[in-house]
Amino acid sequence: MIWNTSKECMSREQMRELQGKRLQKLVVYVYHNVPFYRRKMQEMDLSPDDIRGIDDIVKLPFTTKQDLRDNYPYGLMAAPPSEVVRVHASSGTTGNPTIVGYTRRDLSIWSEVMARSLSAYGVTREDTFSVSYGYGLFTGGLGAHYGVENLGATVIPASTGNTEKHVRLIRDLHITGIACTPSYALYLAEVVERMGIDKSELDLRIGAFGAEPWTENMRREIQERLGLKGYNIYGLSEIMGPGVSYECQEQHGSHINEDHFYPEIIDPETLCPLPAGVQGELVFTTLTKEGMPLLRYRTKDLTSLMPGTCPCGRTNVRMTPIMGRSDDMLIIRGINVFPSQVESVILGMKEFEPRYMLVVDRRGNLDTLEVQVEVRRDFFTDDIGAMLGLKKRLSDKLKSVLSISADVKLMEPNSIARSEGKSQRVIDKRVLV
Ligand code: DLL
Repeated sequence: MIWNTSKECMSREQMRELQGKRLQKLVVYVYHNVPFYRRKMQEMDLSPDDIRGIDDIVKLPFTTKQDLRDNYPYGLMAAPPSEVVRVHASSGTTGNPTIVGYTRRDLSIWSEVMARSLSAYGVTREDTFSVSYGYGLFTGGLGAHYGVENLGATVIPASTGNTEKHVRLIRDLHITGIACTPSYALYLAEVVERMGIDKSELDLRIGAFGAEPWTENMRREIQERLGLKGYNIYGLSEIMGPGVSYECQEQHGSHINEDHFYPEIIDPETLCPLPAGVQGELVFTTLTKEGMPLLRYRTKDLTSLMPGTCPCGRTNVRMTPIMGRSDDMLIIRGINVFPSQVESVILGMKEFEPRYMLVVDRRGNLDTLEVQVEVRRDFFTDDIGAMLGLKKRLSDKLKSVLSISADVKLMEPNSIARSEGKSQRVIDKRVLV
């Protein structure tokens, strides 16, 4: 079903006109409310009057995660604090998370775009939907939650963890849909099998999977093992959260809610716009956001755009699945992790050499992170208690900075291989097949 035909099936001319009008309004808004953007535009000798339509977007400055970090925590907020009703956060490249703020209207648009996505998957008011993205600062839980409520289905705010209890709820409450990371869906399938439950005892029929890259093979495996149909959902906290784009029944690319999030593809090196169909870095401008609107935000996600009307009837542009990023961000159990976050923790503890290695793997469908780090000679001892204490202190610090637990492995001085030239800090053994 199409949730909002007037916005999802607009003619191209109407859409471009709407986007142009919204962009003009947005530029005036940020110029007057965000000193960062006013300064950037002044440096470029650009005034809001220079933006007359959507094609003028290329004149505007880019925004990067570094800009968000430099303006931590609230520097890029356009709305006054009294208008901000919710804050979320995601990992930054160092200890500081990226903070995003939403006005009441932003939240209502978010639940609208989520309802469009769920509708496209075939979710109706009759469905009972389990939201198994993490609730909290991460946008996955609450983002999906309010979308399900807006659509009128029943939401089960299961969150993550306690998987056996969750499986029992899925069976006993006749849960028909689930929103979670694709790797958690595979883990769930494993637990269902381990508990001796046959998939025919479950009523699951729809999955909304995202927050991390996944493949057609993973889709087939999840569908087969859980007896449902899995759909992609894409988003990022800086732009909104889940619901920036979504798959329809055709499952051929994800439709972007481009009346709210204007996409461009650029060459990450030259920053020049690339034509449709060519893979490059995805860039978004938030056309309607009030809390923290962003101009030309560089997502670092690599994809391409697919213009043209989809057989489902929607006209909003589609993006191909994301298989890579142009930076070093890792996504572990759906959580964004930057090697530099681990580095900042290690550098902050006198017991360690600045030598470490992250080993990422997938065991039993769950991502694992091992942090190997060299202990300084003065602190390395055969006193097991002391070593265990040190290990625990590092584990606790990493957990609080990364929001996921890491398996710490203390290494003897000089044991991590030195490399000539660019040092290798990450071994990612996961193969997405
Ligand atoms: O992951 C929002 C989200 C929650 C999306 C739940 C979908 C479902 P962040 O934590 O800010 O926000 O991470 C955003 O995750 O730039 C991509 O690299 C990656 N990502 C998100 N969805 C997908 C997807 C949420 N469907 C970063 N496929 C993005 C591939 C995805 N990568």
